[in-house]
Amino acid sequence: MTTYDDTNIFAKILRGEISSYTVYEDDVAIAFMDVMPQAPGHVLVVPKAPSRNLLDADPHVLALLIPVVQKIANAAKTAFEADGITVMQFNEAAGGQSVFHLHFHVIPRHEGVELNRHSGRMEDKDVLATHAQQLKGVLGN
Ligand code: DGP
Repeated sequence: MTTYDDTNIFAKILRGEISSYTVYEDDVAIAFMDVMPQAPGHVLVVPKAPSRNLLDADPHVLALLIPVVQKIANAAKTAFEADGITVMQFNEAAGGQSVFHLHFHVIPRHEGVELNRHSGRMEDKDVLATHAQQLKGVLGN
């Protein structure tokens, strides 16, 4: 299937049907902690507008979304005292995508520390809650 399906898990989070550790929200996007972090502080930036991924996204949405990705990346760098930030984005199953609503991964990186496996182990809820608080503290909410 290559059309948008609004039963995906991020659409449910956007509709408030499923809970998430949300750290940021504006008219364009929300950001919440990835439950299977590839590094501590791994956060997802998700546009409110529906699209499967980058390939079918409205360019106007992308233009508004990238500044949000930048904002969250800078906040994550500060909150987790990161040496760098990896931004990742996957398109279709063959491209590594498993949730079919556009999202950008923002991952704090530290020198010499390898990433965990993509979509690997579910993180402990207390850890996710603590990391969300750290990020929210920097974002000022
Ligand atoms: P991908 O579609 O390959 O870019 O990866 C999807 C990511 O979403 C993966 O890192 C794990 C994460 N994820 C999967 N299910 C949930 C969920 O229910 N809540 C949250 N917060 N993250 C999820």
